[in-house]
Amino acid sequence: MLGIQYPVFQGGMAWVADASLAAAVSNAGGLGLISSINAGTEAVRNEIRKCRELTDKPFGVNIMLQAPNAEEIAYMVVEEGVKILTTGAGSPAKYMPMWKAAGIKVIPVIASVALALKMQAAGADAVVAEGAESGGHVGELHTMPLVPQVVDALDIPVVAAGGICDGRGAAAAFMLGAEAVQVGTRFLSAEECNVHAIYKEKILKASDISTIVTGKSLGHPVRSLKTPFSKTFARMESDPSVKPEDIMAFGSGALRKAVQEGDVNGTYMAGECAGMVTRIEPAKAIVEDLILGAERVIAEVYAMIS
Ligand code: TUI
Repeated sequence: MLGIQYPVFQGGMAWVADASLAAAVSNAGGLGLISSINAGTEAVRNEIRKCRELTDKPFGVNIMLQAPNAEEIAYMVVEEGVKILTTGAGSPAKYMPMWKAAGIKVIPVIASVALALKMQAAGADAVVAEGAESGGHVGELHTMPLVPQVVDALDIPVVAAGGICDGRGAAAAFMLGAEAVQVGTRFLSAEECNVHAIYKEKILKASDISTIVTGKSLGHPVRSLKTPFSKTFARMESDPSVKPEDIMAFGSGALRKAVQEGDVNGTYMAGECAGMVTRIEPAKAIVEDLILGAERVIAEVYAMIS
């Protein structure tokens, strides 16, 4: 459907997923995605053009629908002739007729069966079912029960996301009925990923219990690394004397500060599998590890159970 060699999507991580990372993943045979969360609509347009110079393979754009410029981005990607879109943090139904008319493959990220069905009815070509193990904005269900329930409910292909970091996770996702996997956190350690060195270091140092979900009281739960900053955020949320708007102001702009400046007052979004990311390597090595690793464990498990 997408013209890619391997069923591996790179997550469209806000402020992180630029032309450099997306082109590296696409050149490796996966699907690179550029994030719409960057320094404005024109900056995203530039990343799309840059990506075209860096690869002749298919790549896409992830549109974060809660962003103030989401509508502008929705039109800009059509102007730029983008052929693959993923969307997150909302329903893209109102843009669907325009995108379908432009021949775009639309793959909404969803976190429940109800929304998956809505997206299928609206004309989605596939969905990414993202469990709450993932980094960033999370839903309530986790990958293991979410993916098979979405697979059973839909007729279109399902991509699994949330907690998938290596060949074992990819193989497990395929067993649940997914036709591809989307991986975010592991690609933070890619050589071609332009996050601040401090961000990469924090990911490499993370353990199994290094992430926390904050923002539930504000209606948008976000998983990030535990830091003094995120722990202060969590304390503010549990203190009834702190107003929601003050908490919101405290966290505003914090992801950009982490990605670009390695700031102590940054939000280091990461999934639960951060503890499994142990080295910096080219995106190509990550894509190959996911696929060859899955092949290996599937053969081993088959030999074990047969
Ligand atoms: O969108 C994500 N993950 C994200 S977005 C993001 S940017 C951000 N920056 C600062 C603070 C907060 C976020 C970082 N990570 N994942 C895809 C995803 N989408 N997960 C869950 C959903 C979702 C939620 C509600 C999809 C649709 C939805 O629709 C509700 C409705 O009916 O409109």
